[in-house]
Amino acid sequence: MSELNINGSTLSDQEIDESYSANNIQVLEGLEAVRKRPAMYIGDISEKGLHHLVYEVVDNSIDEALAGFCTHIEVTINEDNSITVQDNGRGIPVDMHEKEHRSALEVVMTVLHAGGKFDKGSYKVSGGLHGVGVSCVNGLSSKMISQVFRDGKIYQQEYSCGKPLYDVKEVGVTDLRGTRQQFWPDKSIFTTTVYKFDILANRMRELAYLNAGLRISLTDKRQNMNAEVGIDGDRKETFYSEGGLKDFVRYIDSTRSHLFDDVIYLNTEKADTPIEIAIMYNTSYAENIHSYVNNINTIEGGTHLAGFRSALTRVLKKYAEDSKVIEKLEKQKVEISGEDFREGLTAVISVKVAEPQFEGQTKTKLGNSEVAGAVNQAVGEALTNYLEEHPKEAKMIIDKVALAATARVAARRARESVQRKNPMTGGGLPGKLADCSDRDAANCEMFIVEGDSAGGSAKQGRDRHFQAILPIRGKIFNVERVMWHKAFEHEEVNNIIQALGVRFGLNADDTKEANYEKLRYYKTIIMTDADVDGSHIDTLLMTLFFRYMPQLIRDGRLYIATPPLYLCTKGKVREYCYTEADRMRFIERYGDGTENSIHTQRYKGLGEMNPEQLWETTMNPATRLLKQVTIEDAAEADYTFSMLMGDDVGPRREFIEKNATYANIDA
Ligand code: 0RA
Repeated sequence: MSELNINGSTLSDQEIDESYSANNIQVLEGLEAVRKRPAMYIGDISEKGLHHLVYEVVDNSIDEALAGFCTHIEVTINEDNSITVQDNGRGIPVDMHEKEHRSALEVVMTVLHAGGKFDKGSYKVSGGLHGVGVSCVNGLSSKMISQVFRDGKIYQQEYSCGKPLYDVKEVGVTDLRGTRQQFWPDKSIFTTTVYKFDILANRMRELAYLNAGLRISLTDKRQNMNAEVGIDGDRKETFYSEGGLKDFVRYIDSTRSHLFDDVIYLNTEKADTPIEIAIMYNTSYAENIHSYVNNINTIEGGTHLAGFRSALTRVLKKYAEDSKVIEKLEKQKVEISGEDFREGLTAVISVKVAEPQFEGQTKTKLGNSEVAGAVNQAVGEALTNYLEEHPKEAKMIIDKVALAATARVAARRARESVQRKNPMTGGGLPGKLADCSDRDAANCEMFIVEGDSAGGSAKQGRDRHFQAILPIRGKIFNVERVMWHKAFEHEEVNNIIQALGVRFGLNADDTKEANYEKLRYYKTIIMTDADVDGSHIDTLLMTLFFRYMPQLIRDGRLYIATPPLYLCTKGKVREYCYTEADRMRFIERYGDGTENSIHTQRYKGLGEMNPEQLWETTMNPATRLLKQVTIEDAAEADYTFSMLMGDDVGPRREFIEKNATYANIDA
């Protein structure tokens, strides 16, 4: 560092030395910077960043658990939307920090990246996505209270916007051991400070699976929120897994039909890298691999995933060769490719890396090259052993692989023969698409519209410069239940893919991820009726995107339009209402508390609106409400989609009943 900018004036190194002690500079560099540019440290200042604060604090307790000193973490959402995280670890040290001349607790709470530094020998690998530490949470909280339970005493320090209000002091005696952190996210920084139980629950469940034997409980003390989901009093869930990833993979695959009941599992250490992997085969056609490094979901994959894939292909190929399956396939001119080995495979990979190098757009791709070899070797050994010891299961896997290869080759031949007969079908746009005139994808959006009649209204109502309309006929089919290549034979799916300009085919790295280079619209907007059928079509389309074009969702390019449910009129006042609550507000404001004399027009479908109304309410960027589709938690999304689209009715009914209040589904 050569210069430091404080409140707009630039100071040289020398001036800084003169006007500030080393401590001050560190604090300024740290928490002031965090408050000025919060997004740089926690990703964003919306709901996502808000929840990241909790993960950051919990991660410190997880480190203590990984070090072997903590078995229980309690997370509480308090009435006032503050959060309490309490663990039964050793407690953050409170003794004087030699260099800093203040309590170690204060250093941890006020200096960026200070956590664990004074404990060099400790095995610290966990860390929030941004790995910024608890001081960052402190800086972004209007108030924070740290308590340490150690040696029979309770030590405490309080902070305001990251600044200590007093030196660490003793405030009582206790039988407990551990650390308790309570923080109030700063309302002047975050766009929302209301926590969502489900978001925290999903992450805590994931963490419990990733750290076998650790108990994590989540309690919501907000009575009014709990009442909304039919819970009287506190809402509480406890997450605990004895089997770790073995349980996790069973949970993800619980609504799919298994090829066989076994979980192929390994838990080992290679080249100082702890590696835990669980694999299950199901009868579906999707490949679902969820990978983690230091408890962080590496959605962009990386070297650990590459090592896994390569070992899987190598070992299964060898087994197929030895059992003469390859020979048989070659006689039919069928060559097995890497993807065939992964059809119907669900796996969770978790590695712990001491100094992880994260790369990629979202910094969720592991770059450490040594990890590839370690995982490759571990999987190679474990899988070879498994196949040797389980000939029946091995045969089932190989038969499925052979079927996948045969089907894939047959489909390719069929496609090629169609293209030979009619070379025009190659790159053209679907006839149903009403394209826009702008050619710059960044400006353009495509509406996928339910039904030809609504499609007609949308075509008339749109701004044809940047809005394209693709009507689809009713329900597309459920891609969750068909072989990968089969989806492309479906006319509506094909229309969507061609209109988007997305290309499929095996990539150089042997994955099936789509190629988006020629993507024609930066926004895809699903527009369906506000009824159960519409919701079903939304789900089918989201499944298509989630399974075939997940990157498009991750890039924030998939949206759902929200057409209004009602047009309420009172005299000259007209208002579109998008929810039941909107309508109630209108009645309260204009109807003297009753519905009499107010006129309510209920929109059953998009088709009931004329083109101008459709533009005004649902399509005009200045007035419309779009819901962006995100993948918060890929493993949970995987579970939810397979559950919603699968054969099992029970869990689906339960999910719909639980979520009906949020989704405003009318039957
Ligand atoms: C380093 C050393 C010691 C405890 C911790 C870190 C620690 C940090 C956190 C953060 C949340 N909960 C925590 N629990 C423990 C203790 C070293 C010792 O006792 O000798």
